[in-house]
This record gives sequence, structure tokens and C-alpha cells, in this order.
Amino acid sequence: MDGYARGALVGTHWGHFRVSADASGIRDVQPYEGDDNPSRYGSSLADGFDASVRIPQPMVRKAWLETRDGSGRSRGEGPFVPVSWDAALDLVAAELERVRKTHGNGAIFGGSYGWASAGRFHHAQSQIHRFLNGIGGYVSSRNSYSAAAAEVIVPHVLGLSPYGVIEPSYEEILDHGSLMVAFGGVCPHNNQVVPGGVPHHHDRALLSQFRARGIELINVGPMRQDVPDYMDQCWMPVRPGSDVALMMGIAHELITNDLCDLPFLTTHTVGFEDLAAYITGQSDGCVRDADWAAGLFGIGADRIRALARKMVGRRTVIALSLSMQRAEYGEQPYFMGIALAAMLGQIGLPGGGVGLSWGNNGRGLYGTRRINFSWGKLPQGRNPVPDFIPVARIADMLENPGAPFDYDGGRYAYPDIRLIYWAGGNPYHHHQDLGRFERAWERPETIIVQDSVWTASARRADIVLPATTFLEREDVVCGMGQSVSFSAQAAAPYAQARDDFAIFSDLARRMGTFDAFTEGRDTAQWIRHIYQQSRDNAAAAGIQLPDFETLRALEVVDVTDQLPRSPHPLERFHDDPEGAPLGTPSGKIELSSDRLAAFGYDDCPRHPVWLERKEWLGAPLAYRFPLHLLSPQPQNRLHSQFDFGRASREAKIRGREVLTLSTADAAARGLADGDIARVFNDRGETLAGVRVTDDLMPGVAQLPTGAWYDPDEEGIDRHGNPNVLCPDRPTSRLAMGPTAQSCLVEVEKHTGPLPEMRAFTPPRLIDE
Ligand SMILES: Nc1nc2c(c(=O)[nH]1)N[C@H]1C(S)=C(S)[C@@H](COP(=O)(O)OP(=O)(O)OC[C@H]3O[C@@H](n4cnc5c(=O)[nH]c(N)nc54)[C@H](O)[C@@H]3O)O[C@H]1N2
Ligand SMILES: Nc1nc2c(c(=O)[nH]1)N[C@H]1C(S)=C(S)[C@@H](COP(=O)(O)OP(=O)(O)OC[C@H]3O[C@@H](n4cnc5c(=O)[nH]c(N)nc54)[C@H](O)[C@@H]3O)O[C@H]1N2
Ligand SMILES: [Mo]
Repeated sequence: MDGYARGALVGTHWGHFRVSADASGIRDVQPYEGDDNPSRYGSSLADGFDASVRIPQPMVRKAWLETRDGSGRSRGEGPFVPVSWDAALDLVAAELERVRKTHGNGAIFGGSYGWASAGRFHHAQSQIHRFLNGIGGYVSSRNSYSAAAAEVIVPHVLGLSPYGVIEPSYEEILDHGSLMVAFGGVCPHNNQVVPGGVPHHHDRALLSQFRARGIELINVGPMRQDVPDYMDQCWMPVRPGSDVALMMGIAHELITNDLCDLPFLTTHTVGFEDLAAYITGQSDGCVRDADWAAGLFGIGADRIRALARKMVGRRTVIALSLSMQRAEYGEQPYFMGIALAAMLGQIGLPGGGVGLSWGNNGRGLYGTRRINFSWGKLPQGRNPVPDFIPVARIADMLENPGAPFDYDGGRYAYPDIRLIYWAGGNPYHHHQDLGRFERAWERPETIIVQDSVWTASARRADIVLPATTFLEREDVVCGMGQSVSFSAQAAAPYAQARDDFAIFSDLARRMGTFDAFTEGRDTAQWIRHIYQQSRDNAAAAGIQLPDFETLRALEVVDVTDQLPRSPHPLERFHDDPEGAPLGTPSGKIELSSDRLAAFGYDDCPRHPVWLERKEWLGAPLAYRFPLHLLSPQPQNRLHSQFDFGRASREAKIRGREVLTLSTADAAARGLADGDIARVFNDRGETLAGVRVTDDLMPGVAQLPTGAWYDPDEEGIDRHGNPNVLCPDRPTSRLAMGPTAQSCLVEVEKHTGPLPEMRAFTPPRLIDE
């Protein structure tokens, strides 16, 4: 049909694709024929061999090669010296050995946060952690940039991880639900990414049934387009960062009109009195009612009261997106969202209660028949180094060795890092306040980055090791869906690129840990071994998976029909709170927590609170920087991956990432569609292309993440990367999570010539 033989099936986090390649590169990419709703950016895989971004061979930064100590300041300026694999790996092994001997393994930062690619074996984090554990360990990181605040607060409140309560599923909402109040919407493109890979995208098929089933959807958030256009929605625009106030206004209406489910609150929760006293003002004199909330974020108090009434007496689910916890005091919207659902008394009922980390990563899309066994994986071994950081405190750590920090009730000290080794993540994508980060990144003596492309992080490394991509190797892929796939090798490795496993095996040989690292298996044997583990685990749970060769021939195997319906983790608790208690100290939902109180954090006290943010539209800083900048997930790629690909590039405006503004804010600044704007605050400045819409509330601007950081000599980014603007400030002492979504900026028209971009031009190389 497409003129080529059926291509190799390749599994990615954003779906499966058929890739045809020959010696000259990739010829064609088609969506997997089994997916009736593929991601729109599969076409970018055709650029997987783009020579302007791929790293052809190992590289060493010239200044580092010549001077070693004290050369960190010139990181980012290149030039690089291409070297042989042997020379590069000798250098890496010698540096690891030197740092280990002189300072101990506690001076090696191997947290290596990032998504890398799908695949059970070629998983860069597992590979690097296994390797580093084998040589005595490394400083690790805890939690994720995605959901740190939720990951730490939810266990205190529900006794479960936020990923353990992702139900109710959409199936249940369709069958039993009546109302969904979605804070942050149910963003269609975000739902198409499923960590670990997925062959079929169910979002459209499920969400498009809402209308016919008469389920009401309220989108509480700044952007109308957070709900797909084929769904009916009632849009309630609210200022970013104000959700807790809105929830409290709703709660006040419920409490003062006897609309709370008191029997549920009595049998299933503790601490409601504390929270009620705070909301009604009994405890501190401040009444947090609908009028108070309306005053804070400019929605009519009547609308808040009406919303409260709407939620009572019908099956209601409160869905919380992750975006609002990636913000100052990001623990609070999750804490209060659970409390509000508890007041409605439906937690644990099908199609009701609370949906956590909703609207992305396939949450709720894969039904009630869940995988009831664990997939095999590469064992990482044990890390003997106890030191860790909350993942987003990296700049703080590099700047303040030895300084104390708080985290989830403990007090720790930052380690003194001499060497950083990163494989499978892009810190110059994911971290905030890149200006500060760049200064902190100067401090380590040695930085090693292993990636397939010249990301900003690779450009700022001393030793760069080129890795293959998923196009160039085979693997077994399985995400949170109910299927497992064989991901085929579509092409030979690019230039001298090697698999992470091959790189670490050769390093292990140099460090004397080869046998322990490989356990005598080569790549093909490891892939089969890990798949056999999956088979064994499945068999123990009564699920049959075919043997490896059959999987390879079938390509995709779906086990949904074999899976029993698994109950909502909170269903048993709902039915029998004494017999099936939660993992909290009281066994119940803790709306006020003695344990949190004992931590003594004023920025995350015992019950949900409204705290004034430093950056939001109600802050004094908004006089100088009157727009709230949100940096959502990009529609045309995953994070920074394949930013050089055609789908991502075609969506840009004159090469820059797209800044969305409301009609009113654009007009006030003389900006129109297609203009280039300067976006700035005290932390930095970037250039972006302007798109104007009526679907975004005035006062809010959106600039998606992922445009490759491309600063000029003055540090002004030329490409539209929001992280030059976003703050590097922790959510609270509890989770110490990232707060990218609490960011104020101003926007002006860019006049004068457009600076030339360098993001996709390779750094200068010097031939020795
Ligand atoms: N301002 C702002 N910043 C944010 C966010 C936000 O909302 N706003 N969101 C945050 C969130 S939720 C996340 S999850 C992070 C994501 O941050 P990251 O996960 O760091 O971003 P990616 O672009 O996915 O980086 C993955 C890197 O791994 C490389 N890679 C892929 N496969 C392989 C492989 O097999 N081997 C090796 N060695 N490398 C490989 C890719 O080329 C890429 O450079 O960003 C965070 N940053
Ligand atoms: N295409 C694509 N999909 C992805 C990813 C990607 O890179 N590309 N990344 C994946 C990853 S790693 C993650 S963690 C998830 C993240 O999933 P989310 O965190 O849900 O994603 P965002 O796009 O940051 O935010 C969704 C919407 O929340 C709204 N919002 C922002 N702040 C607030 C607020 O304070 N209150 C309310 N009510 N709404 C707010 C914004 O309008 C935004 O469009 O997405 C995943 N999906
Ligand atoms: Mo994420």
C-alpha cells in the first residue's frame, strides 16, 4: 500500500510504528496497522539518522582533555575531539577509578533521571544503575519530575502510592459515572504516551463515548483545549495554582449545608474536624467559603456554589492532573482533592471518588483487567551508597555540598559530587532555572553523558558516548496496557553508536566487574532471559504467554481476555474499612495527619491548607510579570526526544517553539499569530513564536517543554525553552518536588533580526 515491504515493528513510549530502512537510512515510517488512533508524531522516526544531531563516535571535550581540573567553566563551549571507543572507555574507567579511590563512590552522581526509551532490556537507567552498583554504588535520586509531590503526600493520606489508586477506569466511569470534574482536563495528546510502550491507543474510543452516555465533564483549568474537541465540556477557567482555594470553597458549601457524607467520614477517615474547622474559619478566623475563593481567582462565587451542589447525590469523580502538583505547595491540591472526594463519600465506588495523576500516560484507559504479575526486568543489584537527593534538588546539591536538607520527615546532607554519569535522561530538558543549573553544572570535575544525539546535556559533558536508539536494536516492550510486543531492529547502528549494555559491559571489563555485570549473557540471551521471567511470573498468575520465538512471529500478544477483573484497590476498603484497612497509621484516609504534624513543616502541615504562592497571578510579583507561564507537555514529541524530527519542527513558528496567548493578552502587546516574542522574567529570557487563541484564559501563557536549549553568549535562549524561565524551588520540605508550573513572566514583541539557531548544529570538532 505504501510502496514498501511491511517494515519492522518498533515499540516506543508513544506507540508502535512500522519502520522500513536500508543502508542509506530510514525510508518510511507508518503507524502500526493495529492502532486505530496513533500518535501524530510517529513520522519523526524517519529523522532518527539525522547526521546534524546524531553523535557519530565517542568524543572528549578538548579543554577537559588538556587541563582536567578546573575546566568545568568552559563546558558548553566545545570543541570536542573525536576518539576511538577504546580511548574513550579507558578515560571513563580511569576517571571512575580516580574519583572512587580519592573521594569514594559517594562522590559519583548516577541518579541519571529520565525517560530514555521503551524496552525491558535496553533501559538506560537499569543499565547504568546495575553497572554503578557493581563498582560500589552511586548517589541516587528519589521521586520523579512528573509527580514528586503526589508520590510523597498521597501515601500519608491514603496509605497507597498515587499509581496504586489510578482507578476508577474510564470503563467504570462510562458504566457507573455521572459527573467528572477534571482539574487540568483530560488532555488528548498527553494520554497517548504510555511509559514502556503501547500498541493500541484507547483514549479516543473511550472518551468519545462520554457524550452518548450522558456523562457530564467539567474542565477546571486555564485551557479549553485540555479536553478533546469531540467531547462536550463545561469549561471553568481558573487561575493556575488556585485549585486548592476552589476546592475549599466547594468544601465550605458542602460542610455548611450538611451535604457531606458524614457516615463515610466517620467510618473511613480521621481528622475531618480539623479540616472543617480550618475551612469554616473556626480555627483561625478566616472563612474559606465560595466568596473567599472567588475573590482569589476571579470566578463567580455562585458558580462555585453551583458546582458544589452538582457534585452531590450522583456518581462523581474528581480527577487531578499532575500539572497542578508540579507547582509551589504542589502537595496541597492532591491532599485537598482527596479530602473533597472523601466528603462526597464515593472513594472506592466504581466510577466515583478520586482519579490521581489523571489525563496523561494512559491513566484509566486500560480497564479493570490489569496485569496481575510483574514483567521481567534487568536486575539493578544493591546500591551500597546511602546518599540520595530528591530528584529536582540537583543544582542545590551541586552548589551546597554538605549542606543539610529536609525530605519527608528526615534530615539529610547533600553529598560532595565530583563526577556525574548520565544515561537516558536530559537534565537540560527537565530541570528548571537553566541559568542557575548551568552554573552548578560547572562544579563537578568530570561529566559523562551517554546519549544518541547532541542534546544540550551532551554538549555540556566532558566525555560523550554515543548510544543506539530503539531503531537500531531489538527488545521486548510492555507498558501498563495488557500486551507485550517484540520490537524489531529496523536498521544497523548509526555510525559507531553502541547499545548501552555493550558500553557498560566494556567498562565493566576494565573495572574488573565484567562477569558480575553480564552474568555470562550477551544481548540476545538477556532479552530472552528477561522475557522468560515475564513468562514464569505470568504462568504463576495463571496467564499464558507464548515462547519467545512465537512472540517474535506474532509481534504483539494481548492478554486482556486472560486477565481477571481486578478490584479497585479502594473497593475493599470502601466495603469493609476495618477488615481491609489502608496503609496509613490509622488505617483510614487521613484528612489530618499526626505524622505530618510531627514533621513540623509550616509549608506542609497536618491538613490541607491554602498558602500564598510566590508566583501566581495573585502575587505581588505579578505587577512586574503579569502573565502566568505554564509549560505543558508538548503535543508533537515526548519531552525533548525527536525535537529535531519533522513532526516537531513543522509545528514550530520560524523555528521557535510556540507560545500560546489569549486574544486579550496578545492584543495588549501588539502581538499576532506568527510573530516572534521575547518571553522573560528575572531568571531568563527566550524567543518563541506566537499563537493566539480564545481557548486560553487571559493572564495565562503556555510554552510547552522540550525545545532544545539554545542560549546565545548572553544566555538568552533562541528556541523557546521554558526552563530558562521556570523556578528551581522545592514544592515544600515534604516532597522537595519541582515547581515548574509556578512561573510569572512578561512577553514583548521581538523586533530586529532573528538570531541564528544552533540547537541542531553539531558542536565544533577537532581532529587530533
Ligand atoms: N518546565 C517544565 N519542565 C519539565 C516539566 C514541565 O512540566 N515543565 N515536566 C517534567 C517531566 S513530567 C518529565 S518526566 C521530565 C522529562 O525529562 P527527561 O526524561 O530527561 O526528558 P527526555 O527528553 O525524555 O530525555 C530522555 C533522553 O534519553 C535519551 N535516550 C533515549 N533512549 C536512550 C537510550 O536507549 N540510551 C541512552 N543512553 N539514551 C537514550 C534521549 O535521546 C533523551 O535525550 O521533564 C520535566 N521538566
Ligand atoms: N505528547 C506528550 N504526552 C505526554 C508527555 C509528552 O512529553 N508529550 N509527557 C508525559 C509525562 S512524562 C507526564 S508526567 C504527563 C504529564 O501530564 P500533565 O501533568 O497532566 O500534563 P501538562 O501538559 O503539564 O498539564 C495538563 C494541563 O494542565 C493544565 N494546568 C496547568 N496548571 C494548572 C493548574 O494549576 N490548575 C489546573 N486546574 N490546571 C492546570 C494546563 O492547561 C495543561 O494543559 O504527560 C505525559 N504525556
Ligand atoms: Mo513526567
